[in-house]
Amino acid sequence: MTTDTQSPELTDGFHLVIDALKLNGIDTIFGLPGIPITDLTRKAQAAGIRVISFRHEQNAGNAAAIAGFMTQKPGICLTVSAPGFLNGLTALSNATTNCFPMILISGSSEREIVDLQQGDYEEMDQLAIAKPLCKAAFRVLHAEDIGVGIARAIRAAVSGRPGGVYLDLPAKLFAQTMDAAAGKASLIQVVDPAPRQIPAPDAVQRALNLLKGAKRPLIVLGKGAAYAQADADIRALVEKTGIPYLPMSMAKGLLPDTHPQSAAAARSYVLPEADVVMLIGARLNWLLSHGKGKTWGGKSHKDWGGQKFIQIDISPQEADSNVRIDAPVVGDIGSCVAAMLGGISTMGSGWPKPSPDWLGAIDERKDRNIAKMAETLAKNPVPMNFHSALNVMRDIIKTNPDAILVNEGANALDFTRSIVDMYKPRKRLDVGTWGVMGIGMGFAVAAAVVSGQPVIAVEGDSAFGFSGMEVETICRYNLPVCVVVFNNNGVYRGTDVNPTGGPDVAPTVFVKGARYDKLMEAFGGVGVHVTTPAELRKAVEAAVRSRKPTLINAVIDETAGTESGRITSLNPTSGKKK
Ligand code: OXT
Ligand code: ADP
Ligand code: MG
Repeated sequence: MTTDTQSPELTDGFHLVIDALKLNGIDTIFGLPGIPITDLTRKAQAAGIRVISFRHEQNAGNAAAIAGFMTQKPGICLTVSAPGFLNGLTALSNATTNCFPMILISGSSEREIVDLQQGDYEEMDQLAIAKPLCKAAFRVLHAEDIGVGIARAIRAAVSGRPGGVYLDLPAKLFAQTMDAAAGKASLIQVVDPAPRQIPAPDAVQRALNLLKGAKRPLIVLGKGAAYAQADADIRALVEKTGIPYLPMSMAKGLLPDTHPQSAAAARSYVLPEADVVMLIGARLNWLLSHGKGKTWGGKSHKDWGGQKFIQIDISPQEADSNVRIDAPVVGDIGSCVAAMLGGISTMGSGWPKPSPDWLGAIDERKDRNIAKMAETLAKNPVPMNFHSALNVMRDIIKTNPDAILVNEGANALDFTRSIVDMYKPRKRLDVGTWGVMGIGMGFAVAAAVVSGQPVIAVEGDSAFGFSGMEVETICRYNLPVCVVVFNNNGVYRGTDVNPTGGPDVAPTVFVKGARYDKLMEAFGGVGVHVTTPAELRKAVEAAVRSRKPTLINAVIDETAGTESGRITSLNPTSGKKK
């Protein structure tokens, strides 16, 4: 930037931030403009970065987080100070919880005024607030430190266990100038941002010995395994050992769900019956009943079921977090799985396939569950219910395996997970570790932007409401997103009544017969109202074919859902008379 012919060439904070991001291969920013970052969004766009502007920062943050999951590069979310920053924090925190790499870059007010609490515009000590909610937090005060700040943020987000990083950029920083050549020299192109972590050979051998001696082995694949992009080796490990596997929700499709070794349809049989369980990128948290209790064959909810565990994970602290891990293998999943495969191939006697008894018992359970499911799916009740609607979605994903399925809700989530088979890795994006509502439209936008593939978002009507305004964003960028709102008039069901007989409806009930399709039409997209599986099929097929922004309001029997879907038991009053 030259101010006049005499002056040396200068650069400023705006350009240094942009140049540092570009130098590190970051080509997209998800954000929402305003003081003090409006010009940053403009200049970033002018410099060739794609800037996707949202209607609420939480959705921009969710977009950044899932872009990080899909690409292994930190997704960038850019927000204004205090309220915009706070709006982005839920997504940052959720990214950290889910091990998704993202960087929340927020403009902030003047340090001198903030620290003396003199009441600056949008005053807030953002760094202090962000710190406990993310993996790392940094602030840059001087233009010459921007390169280091961004390099540190990138490394923190993607190295080791990935997570959310906060980068605080006070308003004054952007206008600071410095010599352009010195500025350029201060930038860092991060070398090897997520270094491989090779597992110790004895840890690998310990794991192989345990696995080899198992009578009823099981592999659990988690979203860490999906993130690792070691798809071919993971498949080879599963197939070479012949061990049945259970995919966690976002690991569905890592191997096709129709794979003969998938034990997904026998989940409640394999968990308590397995004697050795190998976790690959999955934590023994609530989604796996903490590795104990009745789900695992324990007598009471705290009892150990007797399984031995192998855990492959990049975080050495993860082992023993819930139950004893007999064989931890610490390293990145690509390296660990490759080492396991190497170990297997050197075993002179070959790998012993699991016993036919074990495999046969699983197949029997699977066949029974699949037949039961097929029977339910074949029904065509009026009004349409979750099953008959999802029978359609199942076919659509089967014929469009590259499409990305975003999914949130309670019943709308749980039924979709078990009914809709996935065929390719990282195609199912959902509420993750927290079961958080509101990821829908942010994930859908990012998935379309990052992959260019059609996106189908199956949304409970409540879930959709958390990010519904982003249909305007979908229309504005003309993204190939088809939102299917499973409209059952409320949270879980539309049938609750106010016991007092007063004028307010029950807390879980919405406006009956709402027309979410009109919302999409308001912004020039296609809105369709459907009440039958045939209409639903026609509308989704047209959306996928045309790639036009589409919202399908699918009317679902308002009595069909259960409280909290499949996790009714987590409600404190569950089992007691309400
Ligand atoms: O083995 P068994 O016999 O048990 O059978 C299992 C499988 O073997 C079988 N299966 C199959 N059978 C045949 N064929 C195939 N292919 C097959 N595959 C599987 O099916 C069963 C079930 O299998 P699954 O699913 O694998 O097993 P299971 O036992 O369910 O797994 C356990 C879990 C825990 C792993 C699983 O249930 C799971 O992943 N659950 C995630 C649940 C979750 O995260 N839910 C979201 C949160 S609920 C609640 O909190 C909501 N809120 C509150 C709220 C939230 N969350 N966030 C914020 C910011 N604010 C508030 C709200 C507001 S949900 C919600 C909105 C709800 O209303 P909506 O309108 O949006 O949604 P509707 O409910 O639709 O109205
Ligand atoms: P799920 O919900 O699918 O069970 P979790 O989010 O609980 O999955 O677990 C993911 C795990 O994967 C985390 O413990 C995380 O440390 C680990 N992980 C993420 N990326 C990698 C990687 N590249 N290599 C090894 N482990 C990883
Ligand atoms: Mg609902």
